Amino acid sequence: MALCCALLLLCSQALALALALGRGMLYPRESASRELKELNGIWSFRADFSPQRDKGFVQQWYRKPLRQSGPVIDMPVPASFNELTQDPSLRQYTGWVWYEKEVLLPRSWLLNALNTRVVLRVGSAHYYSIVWVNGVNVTEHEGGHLPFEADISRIVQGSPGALCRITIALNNTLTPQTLPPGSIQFMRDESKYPRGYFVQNTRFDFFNYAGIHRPVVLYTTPSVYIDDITVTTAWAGNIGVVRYEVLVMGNTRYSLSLNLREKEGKVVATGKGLIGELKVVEPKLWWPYLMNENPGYLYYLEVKLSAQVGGELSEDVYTLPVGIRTVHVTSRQFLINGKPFYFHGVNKHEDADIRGKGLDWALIVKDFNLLQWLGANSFRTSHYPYAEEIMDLCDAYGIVVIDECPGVGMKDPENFGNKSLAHHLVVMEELIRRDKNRPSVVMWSVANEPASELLPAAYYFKTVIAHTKAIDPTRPVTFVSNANYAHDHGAPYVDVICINSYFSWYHDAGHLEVIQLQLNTQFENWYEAYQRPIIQSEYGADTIAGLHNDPPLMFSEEYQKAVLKEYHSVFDKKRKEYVIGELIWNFADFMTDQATSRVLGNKKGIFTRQRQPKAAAFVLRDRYWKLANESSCLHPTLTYYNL
Ligand code: GCB
Repeated sequence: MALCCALLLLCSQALALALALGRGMLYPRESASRELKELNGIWSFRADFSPQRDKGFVQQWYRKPLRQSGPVIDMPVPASFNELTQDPSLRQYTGWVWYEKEVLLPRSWLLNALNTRVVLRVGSAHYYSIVWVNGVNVTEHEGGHLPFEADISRIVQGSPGALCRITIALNNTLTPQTLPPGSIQFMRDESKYPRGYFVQNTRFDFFNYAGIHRPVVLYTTPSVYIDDITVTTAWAGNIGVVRYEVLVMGNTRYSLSLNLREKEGKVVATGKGLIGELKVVEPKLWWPYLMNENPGYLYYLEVKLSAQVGGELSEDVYTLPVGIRTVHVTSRQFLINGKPFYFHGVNKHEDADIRGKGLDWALIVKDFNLLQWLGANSFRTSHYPYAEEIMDLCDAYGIVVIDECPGVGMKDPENFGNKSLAHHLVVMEELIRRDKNRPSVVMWSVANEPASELLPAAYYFKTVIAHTKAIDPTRPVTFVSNANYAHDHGAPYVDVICINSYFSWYHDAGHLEVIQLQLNTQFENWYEAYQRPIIQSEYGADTIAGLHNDPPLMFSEEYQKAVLKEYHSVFDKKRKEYVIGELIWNFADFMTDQATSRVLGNKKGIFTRQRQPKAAAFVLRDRYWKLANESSCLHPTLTYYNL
């Protein structure tokens, strides 16, 4: 009976997820029916320094090779453009930049035009993109951090030769209605500023890197193709259930078959048709890192589509990794597979010297090794969605994710208007479309530290959260607050309270002795007001690596350790009640705008920007492994020292 109810619920949930989103955004993967060409490497690049930043459009730079309309420089993709040259005006640049890549397509992609779709996909570009192929406009996309794509078959298959010239005009300007928001301020006092001088203002604390940050690929599918797959999972007793819904495009006559394979390739369940459920006997559940000997267990859902195209059989195959797990929230607990889960983790940034926010495999692998060394079981994608490649590893390693959208720096009343709201809803749709099938994602965060004490925030967050829940009824929703508990107009709508506080740092600076009292009061106030579980979603202290002072003084390694220890003693009391997690700010030092309070960036990392540990990293490591050992079946010392 319990399983029956769970299944009924699952059916409606998978349907909601699939229906609300309409189209898919599957990660491009090669298969028997799909080929893929990565366009990473050197692209041609030009920033438009004309006063209105409009020269590229006036002169239609997209119509012919970029080098023919003026000088170009080499620009790597993926990477931020800001810190690759010695030119300070490019580092601070705001406006349109132009990227171009010329590629030769395999003849097989062009010959069988009837049954080959060629798709151009951009993993993410900051922030507004306009894309042309061979001079023809193929798509536009607003917002960084999330992928977009365009079917370019007609253009490339119709044009002579196999040359495909991709031009992307990219604008990093942030306005009160973008996510994140920002504003352009024109400085009109000509005794102080040159004519036309303007600055980009933002209210968030990380450098506004821009460029093509994630891989750009071309891939093919047959003309009748699998456009989307939605899965939701449940289990009861010894039966696991994977409920699926497939979206097919290109034709209405086809047949679908599905195989669910375990890691070694053995088929454990089969299905047919667009909608259905697969039952797995004795399922291997997806468990978080350190909660089980075998974390991040993934099955592989192989979807095979067969159709007749031009009198011939056409097949499309797509394989989706699937983790079977459940998530529930009670008034005091966060349950994964029915067991209480305590978030002991970090907040991160996509950030590194030279490449900025550009995807870098070496950095990604280093960071996951550090997370495992630390004993971290989770992170929040502060303050925007991270690369799909990173999320894949979270799924595979069992690192639990609070998936945050770029709702950061929303401090002005104009950030809560209808236009912002409409865009915010679209961004949540795009984020869920991308990450809905990921077992690592256990909660959506719709914003970080918005001015939720403002009255319009009530309707705004009620709407964003309701929309998010309507699309994805399977995951809890939160936003991260630093507002006063009594005046937070968004908090009533969240499932989990996430609070940031910097006691003895941004106020009572240097007074470590007030931390425990203030933190205790914070927790009690929030819990009394909402009776919902609480995550300390940020806490920390800026620390210059190598700076020492004992007794601890601000900015020294000793002070960072001391702050952590004061916080931890309160966490240890409250986690027995309703505190369900602690996420340090921050995993590593990162770049910010220049300011009197920032010395080459934010230094609250427990690792430096080059990923070397500060003393606090060892404090946290001891703590996280102890916490892990309290709640798991692992052999403690063995696992700890093996890393
Ligand atoms: C915060 C923000 C984060 C900042 C951090 C700080 O509350 O959420 O983006 O970087 O504080 O260090 O000030």
